[in-house]
Amino acid sequence: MAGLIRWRDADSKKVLGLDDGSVVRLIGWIFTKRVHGNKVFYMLRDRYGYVQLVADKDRLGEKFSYALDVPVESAVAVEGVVKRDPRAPGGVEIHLNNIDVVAGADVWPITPSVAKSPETMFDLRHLTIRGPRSRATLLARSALVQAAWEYFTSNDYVFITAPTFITSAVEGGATLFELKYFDRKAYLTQSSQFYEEAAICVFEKVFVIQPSFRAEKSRTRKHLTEFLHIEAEVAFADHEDIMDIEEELLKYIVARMDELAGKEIEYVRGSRLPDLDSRFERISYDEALDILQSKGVSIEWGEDFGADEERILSMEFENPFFVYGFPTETRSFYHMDDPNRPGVTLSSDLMAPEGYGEITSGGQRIHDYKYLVSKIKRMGLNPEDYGWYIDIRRYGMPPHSGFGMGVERVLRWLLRLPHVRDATLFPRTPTRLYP
Ligand code: NSS
Repeated sequence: MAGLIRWRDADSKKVLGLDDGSVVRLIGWIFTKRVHGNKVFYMLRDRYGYVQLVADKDRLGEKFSYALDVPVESAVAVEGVVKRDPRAPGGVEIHLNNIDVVAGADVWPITPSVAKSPETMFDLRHLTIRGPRSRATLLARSALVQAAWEYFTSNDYVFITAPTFITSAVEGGATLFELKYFDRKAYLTQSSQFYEEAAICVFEKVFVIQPSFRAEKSRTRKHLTEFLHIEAEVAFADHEDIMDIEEELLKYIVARMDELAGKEIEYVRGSRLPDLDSRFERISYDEALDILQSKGVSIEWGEDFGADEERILSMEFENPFFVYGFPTETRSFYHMDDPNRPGVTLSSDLMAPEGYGEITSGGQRIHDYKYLVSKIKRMGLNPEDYGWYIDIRRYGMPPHSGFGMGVERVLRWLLRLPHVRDATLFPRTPTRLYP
């Protein structure tokens, strides 16, 4: 489609670069269509936004009946004259000299009654993603990942990728997806952490952004079976250092998302993003337990927080906050225990406020060979299942820490989405494997 001038930003005079009366050619999709006497009003949608088109019978002549018939969601190429009009959305409309359908559309199946059923909307996700809310959400998601990428690369982290087919659990056997790998058994990865740990002995600071998988049957608003995992691992860093890094990363992400996708975020969220200037509070697991018990939750020391506990606890906060010092029994075997407090790990979760709960989880790893083997045995696991992971500890493995952040969890909080499935293009949950 060479030679076509692309619309850039419906709000920006500058980018359109054309004054009242200039002729533009645009390509995009007919988002809405309204017939009013001898005029047809369309909203054209493209990568950059929306603009109103007007097909006028006097101007289009014979082509007007063709214009009348253009179905919604057709891809079109149009030519017209720019007219500034404060009443038009975005303050400008294009009065058409010509319209050509590049790719026609059947009758659009998403009617108001279909839109009332969230399940049907997800059955039609290949089409419903074109709606303004999904569009804005997915642009914000792209901005989130771009921001994370920028943060890591500008701080000297090296991007690596880790295998998806793996042989043993990182985060416990209960949520492993098992599959046939020719004549052997394999699993889908739950986290790239162990591969990152191998890589820090080359690069010191590494990160991954790739899917993780959890055979998570619990039907909550925060669990997907496939999610986008931002993970980082840092050599010579202790637990305090990694909390500082997580805090700095999240603050960078939020500020940068506002720059990259502020308008889209405001459209979905209803307001600008929160200002995260103040230091994130850090409360101990014990303090969190006191808060929960004071709210009438029956939970004993040593139990992990479920979705309800996280919701109740995070309702008490207006800013993200860390909960640190989780009991050993609630955490995976690789966590280092606190030398000052037996039974407690050097680990933490970063919680989003206002009921959203956990968005990252991290901590300091065991870097000592004998200590790791004995902890694996103590937790009832078989060291043979973790051969290479343990082996790294024989060759100059320094103290190190890391964390994982769920992209959909962060986006759900920032955009106030009802469910994490709204935060991804084609969600996977226990009941959804299509489209
Ligand atoms: O299981 S985690 O709490 N921790 C790990 O996987 C570590 N091995 C990460 C690391 O240290 N490199 O998951 C980390 C984050 C968690 O805080 C959530 O934000 C997200 O990953 N997460 C999920 N998001 C959506 N759906 C599901 N099921 C899910 N599980 C974890």
